[in-house]
Amino acid sequence: MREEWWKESVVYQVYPRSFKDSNGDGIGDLRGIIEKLDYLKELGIDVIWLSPVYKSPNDDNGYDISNYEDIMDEFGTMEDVDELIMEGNNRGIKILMDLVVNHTSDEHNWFIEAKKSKDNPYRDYYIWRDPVNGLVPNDLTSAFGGSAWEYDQESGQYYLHFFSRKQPDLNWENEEVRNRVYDMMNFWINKGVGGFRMDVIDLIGKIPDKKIKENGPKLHEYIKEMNKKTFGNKDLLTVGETWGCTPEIAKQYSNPDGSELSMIFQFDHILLDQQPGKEKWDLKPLELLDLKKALSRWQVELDDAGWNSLFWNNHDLPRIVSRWGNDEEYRVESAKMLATLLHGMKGTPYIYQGEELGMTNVRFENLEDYKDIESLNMYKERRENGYSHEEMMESIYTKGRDNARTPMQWNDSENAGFTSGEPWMKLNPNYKEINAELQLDDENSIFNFYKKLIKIRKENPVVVYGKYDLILDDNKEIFAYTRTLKNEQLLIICNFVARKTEFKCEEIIKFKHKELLISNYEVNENESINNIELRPYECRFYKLLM
Ligand code: TEU
Ligand code: CA
Repeated sequence: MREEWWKESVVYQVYPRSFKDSNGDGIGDLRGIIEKLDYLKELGIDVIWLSPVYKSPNDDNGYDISNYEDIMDEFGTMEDVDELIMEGNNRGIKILMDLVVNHTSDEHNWFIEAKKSKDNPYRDYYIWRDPVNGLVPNDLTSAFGGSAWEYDQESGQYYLHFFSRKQPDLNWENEEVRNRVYDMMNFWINKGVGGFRMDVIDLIGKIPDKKIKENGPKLHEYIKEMNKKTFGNKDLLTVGETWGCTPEIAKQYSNPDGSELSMIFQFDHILLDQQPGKEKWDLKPLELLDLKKALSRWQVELDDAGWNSLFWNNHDLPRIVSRWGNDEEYRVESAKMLATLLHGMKGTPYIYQGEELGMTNVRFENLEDYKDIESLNMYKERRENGYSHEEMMESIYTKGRDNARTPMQWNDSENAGFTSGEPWMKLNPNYKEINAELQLDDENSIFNFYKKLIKIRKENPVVVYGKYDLILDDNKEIFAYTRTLKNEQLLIICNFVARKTEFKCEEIIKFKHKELLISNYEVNENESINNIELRPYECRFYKLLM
């Protein structure tokens, strides 16, 4: 297995709007991130994935970009970005830029030009089609509801948008588009960034006329070309967001020969608590066996043929402690257990802001307190289809993206120290009990648990490179596995339920020496590891010498 710095790293995702406001306008900004670099250094992370900070009218909070080489006024200036990169580098922290090139904003100059007329030189930067029988070209839909086609009065044609109508899809078939994107990437590479997170990259090979969205026939050709023309010989971290990935495809993306990307985000585990074939809002409880199967499949398949990203959370997902842990009585225990399960696996772990504090989902009473276009569109659409208010709010409480977007909880002062002004989005009212300041000094806090997990990773190559094996496959309450490298083995045991349960390993685990690296309860070190009575949400992370 090839050693790479990005396999040994831990990435931390910052959602700038909600991280730290430095000037009291209620909106997080770049200077706020710079202020908090020492906090991130303390945690021990190596890379910051920065959600978009480019110029944007904010129809989708920055994922609708109107200028890739300029910065959103609310976030600061290009000088601030340069300083962030420099101050990050001074602390050994690289900055990963979010690359959103499946689409632009409709306020991007390319689209403003393209819209002017059918023969505008930029027309072919986007995807235009004539009406069919006076209607939309076909029944492709947008991820945010409704048709993926938007009619343009002036030219009498429709343009394609897989997300909001203010996010027209770029036409990757057009070589000029591709080259403009590569130039832009090189602009950022020359600034010294650590790499790119590539938004919905699996959509760029789309063939709308055949209704092919993800994994189009030329997708990997484009990625190989991008690799050659931009980051290929630069040793950067590149991670593709790919909702429609299979392990086979992932082996192509993350081929160890380096011809495409470092790794991808796949979402198999994220889809387990929704009704099959339906939308994320159609809720269903998680079955632990499904989670074991989903995660293990990727661990085994990519073993030395690719590389996994490990994540529970991002800016699109509900908070993991509320989702699959217990955000009441066992919040601290279950947050630590979930962290252990993930950080013990093979792949590069990602921590989403606030996850290291065990931040929870939020339940605002009024719909007006929700800001996300996805939730608001869903509410409108489902109301028309007869859903009850209560049912829709329950979906938003459980799955809404705003769960991840409430401001970061720094301390127990007003607005949690996020802003001295009026926050752009309401805070989770639990910030008096859950905040960074309280946790930094508490040796048993979730923050210090994450810090220790990161340290364990740095000190033990088996955490990075060891082979994964699931044990107790059929146990419905315990997720346990081993990782093996030469004569070293890790044993990770996680209880997923709020009651005691017995860990009994059929084959006696043999070893010459055992060391408990981390756990979320007091443990008697003389206890046998072949038979443990696990407490609610208990986890153990052992190192064994064989
Ligand atoms: O997300 C891709 C995507 O498919 C999401 O819209 C997903 O369907 C949804 O979040 C599930 O709740 C990326 C970004 O991460 C997201 O924030 C953007 O809105 C989207 O692309 C468009 O750029
Ligand atoms: Ca601000």
